[in-house]
Amino acid sequence: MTRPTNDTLLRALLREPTDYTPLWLMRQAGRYLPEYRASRATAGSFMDLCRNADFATEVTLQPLERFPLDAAILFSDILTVPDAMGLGLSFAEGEGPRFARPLRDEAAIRALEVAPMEKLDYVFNAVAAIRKALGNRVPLIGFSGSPFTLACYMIEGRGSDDFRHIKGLMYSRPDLLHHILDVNARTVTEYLNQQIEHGAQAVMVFDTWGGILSGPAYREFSLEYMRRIVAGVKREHNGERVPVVLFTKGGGQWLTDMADTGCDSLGLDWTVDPAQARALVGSRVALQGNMDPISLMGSAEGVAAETRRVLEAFGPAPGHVFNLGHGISQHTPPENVAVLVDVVHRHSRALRT
Ligand code: 1CP
Repeated sequence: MTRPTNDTLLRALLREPTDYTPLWLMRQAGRYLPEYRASRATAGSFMDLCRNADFATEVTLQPLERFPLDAAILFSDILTVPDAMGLGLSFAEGEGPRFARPLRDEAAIRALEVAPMEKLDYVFNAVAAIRKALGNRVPLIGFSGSPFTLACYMIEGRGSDDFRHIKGLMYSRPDLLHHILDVNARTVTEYLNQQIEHGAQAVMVFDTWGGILSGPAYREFSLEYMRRIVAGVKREHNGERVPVVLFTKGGGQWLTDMADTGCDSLGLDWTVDPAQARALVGSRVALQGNMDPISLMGSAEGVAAETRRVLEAFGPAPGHVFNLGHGISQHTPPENVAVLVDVVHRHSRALRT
């Protein structure tokens, strides 16, 4: 299998030298783009975009048609996995996701099984269709939620401010939470391996909610299950190395533990000091991040200045993928994204000479 013509992202994730710092943006296909909103209206709903390979391909490519980004990311959602386990996902207009059958009692938890991969065929078909449409331009990133972050939605049934149901279970029946996390980790491992089989060239695990835990609880209930995924994911496909990225939002204090999983790269949220992160993990892993997504709301000059500051904070050493510290806001002016992309490419080249 050939590497993409622009393999800068893959090289940076493996800490190989690059001519410039590659970038992509979390949620780069999404509501801040008018063309995305138009596609969603045509498709009917967000899940209709995800379930139809043609629509998923169309919206995955939209940000790449506007900006010279260095990677595409599969258009899908982390909640496809609990949906395939039978929990009944819906997205009400203007509200977040909801599960019809959240896990709230021992019988339901004991009945939970690894999701049948056939129920996720629509995701794998989208991966294959996107790879085909991309040609050999840039690599395609596949992804999943972390076992713990998925469990948050599976137990709460929706987003939450205090996570009282999952934490209640963790403090009263840790054995039941471990059962859910074990099923999730086995499912996610298979799910990512299928994405790789169908053409994903790097994979990222989003642990959006691991940062709500204490240190010991993070290690026991989130990190341990991500470690199993890193150990179980195919790290090579068709002779090419497939880098694995772990991202725990709010996980800045656990970066060394995260690097110990054997992953290739760590995502950093914007609260992390890049130089301190590099000092902690040494040259073991690449780092991805970490501009505050809300900084994109300011003036073009402000965006350019903040982009340069973040690039300089990481320095020119190999192993940096520029990204935001979390998903791009739907209120972001697309013109500011153009400024960001241009400054990352030009200033990172200048820093290397
Ligand atoms: O059009 C719409 O109204 C839907 C908005 C939307 C989009 C564009 C949702 C609903 N999901 C997505 C796509 C998505 N989600 C991607 C696509 C690829 C990309 O361009 O980056 C990815 C990687 C995700 C991952 C995801 N979904 C995470 C992990 C990363 C993160 O942002 O923290 C999480 C927590 C979700 C759950 C989810 N899906 C959608 C919403 C609104 C939420 C958050 C729910 C909540 O907790 O309130």
